[in-house]
Amino acid sequence: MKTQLESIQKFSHDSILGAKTSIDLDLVKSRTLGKSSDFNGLMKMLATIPKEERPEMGKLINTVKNELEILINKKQKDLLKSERESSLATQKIDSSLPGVEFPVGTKHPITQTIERITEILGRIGFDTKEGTEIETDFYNFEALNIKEDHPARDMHDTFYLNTDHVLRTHTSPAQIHEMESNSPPIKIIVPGQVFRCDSDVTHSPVFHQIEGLYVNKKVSFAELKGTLSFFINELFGTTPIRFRPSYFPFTEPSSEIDVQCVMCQGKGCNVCGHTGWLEILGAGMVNREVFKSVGYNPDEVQGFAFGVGVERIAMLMHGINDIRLFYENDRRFLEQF
Ligand code: FA5
Repeated sequence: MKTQLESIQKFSHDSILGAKTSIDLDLVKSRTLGKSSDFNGLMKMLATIPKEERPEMGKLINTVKNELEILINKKQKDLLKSERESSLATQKIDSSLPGVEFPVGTKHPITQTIERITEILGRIGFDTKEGTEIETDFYNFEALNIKEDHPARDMHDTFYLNTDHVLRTHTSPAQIHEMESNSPPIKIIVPGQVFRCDSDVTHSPVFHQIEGLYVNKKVSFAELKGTLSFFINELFGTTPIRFRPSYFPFTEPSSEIDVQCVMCQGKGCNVCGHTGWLEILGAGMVNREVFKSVGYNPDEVQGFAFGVGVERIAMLMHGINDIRLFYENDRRFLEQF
């Protein structure tokens, strides 16, 4: 057995010193000390020699094994060092080559538009608040003076979750929440998603609105007009706008504001329904009934409210002729913003 050990030792020693690369050495290591190595075979043979010779023989095998391990580690270090040196000597780094570019996302055009609108209105004192997407019938309709049998409910094409809960059809319920938990003066805007069963080039089932509400002791329609004119001028510059009389159950009097269609410069096209105008928001003086439903005395407070359609604004700002482009997640479209 001793002779066998000596020959394994010599063979392993020569193979270790003869390894030319660190990869070669890895192979030698597994052949020398691995599971199916001759060393392991020797260990198994120990059981076959006389009992009194086993301790000495076992010790000898271990000593040789340890020596070889030390030799392998040293050789490995030397090989790695020389490999690194030779690769540094032969490889050159061209620091003028362009780096690897990682695609960087941008903000969605709707997010950008919301930020632009909240920034403009923030400048004239409107605080930004959050609303909830699921509302009860009370907040979405009743408290806003849209009673159960009111025909205005048909205008909203509501998604009902159950008999009492709806996906909010507009951001106006946020007015009620705000007035219920605060007293005037109130000057807020509330951006958010709203939902209606509605779809064509200018209507989407999920879209965004920004609600605005200003309540104080004395508020006039002139202030509403001044605020919205300032806001629209900041967004569109000199593009013609018009205030058109309208009706909302929660405002009295009410108005809708149109911006001249940028697609056809007012001549009429399929985006503006051949009218030359695109409606971007609804507005009006807060109805006395709404003040009553939140416990305010309508003889003591006045206010105005407005609801902006964010997609419509984004369409006008960027000359986009189909609202559905915003939701298709086509990178060729989104990368332009
Ligand atoms: C309302 O939703 C009212 N709550 C707005 C309001 C608030 C009036 C406060 C008075 C006081 P309307 O349904 O008209 O009103 O919607 C407001 C704006 O949302 C519209 O002017 C339009 O720009 C946009 N809009 C309406 N329906 C859609 C739709 N399906 N897809 C995209 N934008 C829409």
